[in-house]
Amino acid sequence: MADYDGIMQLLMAGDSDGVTTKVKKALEEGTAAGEILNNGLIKGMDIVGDKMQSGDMFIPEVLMAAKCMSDAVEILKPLLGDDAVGAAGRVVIGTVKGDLHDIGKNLVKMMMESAGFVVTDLGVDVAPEDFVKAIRENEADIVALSALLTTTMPMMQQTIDAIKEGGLRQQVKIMIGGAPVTQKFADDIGADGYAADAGSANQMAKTLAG
Ligand code: B12
Repeated sequence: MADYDGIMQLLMAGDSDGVTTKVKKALEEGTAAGEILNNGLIKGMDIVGDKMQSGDMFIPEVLMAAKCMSDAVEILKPLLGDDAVGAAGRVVIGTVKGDLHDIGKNLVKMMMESAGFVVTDLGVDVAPEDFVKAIRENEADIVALSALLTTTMPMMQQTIDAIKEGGLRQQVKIMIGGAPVTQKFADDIGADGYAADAGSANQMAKTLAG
């Protein structure tokens, strides 16, 4: 059997070379790519998400683990069927118009990709109409909005209004986050979910898509 524990430990330690070596070895031994993804990498990232939420792992360590994950996924991608990677659902993510902060958004994106979501990243300073267009084009299950400035929080409301006006509100779940955002704000503007960090954002995405 593949050394899943070893893969998880190396992932948590941020050792990308170690992880890719173990992943390649498991493939050589005949382990299916999907099994390595689910039993080693995604399980490892789930633990990272939990540790981040509980304050036992910090942003730089999480970024290193996420880098291990994406390096390993690059090896597995050609060997995975289409639904293995996209099985969790389709997400469109971006930082709202007027806001250029993207470090947290990128972290949320990486965690979601790690959990098997196909994520379309619209980048920063994304206008409401561009979110609407991307939801339509990608048939997204979830749209994730990030804002780091109190001055750009109202843009989340405007984006939700545009999604409603575009007739897409029934087909897409909306989650929001960023340092100034709160659960109350999410409730007030009619979002489906709010999460304070990338670990819990990931859990919420799984719940919303499920
Ligand atoms: C880095 C930074 C910048 C960088 C951004 C670089 C980049 N590529 O992102 C630069 C230098 C460009 C910048 C510019 C500005 N910044 Co700035 N910036 C920061 C800083 C120091 C860190 C933000 C960060 O990356 N944190 C680390 C990440 C990992 O955390 P996070 O973003 O909160 O994300 C986590 C959660 O919020 C959540 N999350 C995030 N997005 C999402 C989305 C979803 C869907 C979910 C569920 C969860 C989620 O998960 C993430 C991971 O756990 C903060 C201070 C701070 N401590 O927050 C100020 C801060 C956000 N900036 C601030 C300001 C004022 C500005 C400027 C206006 C400064 C100026 N006068 O020009 C400009 C605005 C530019 C613009 N139009 O956006 C203020 C905002 C005040 C406010 N409340 O409005 C802050 C709070 C600093 C301060 N104390 O004054 N900034």
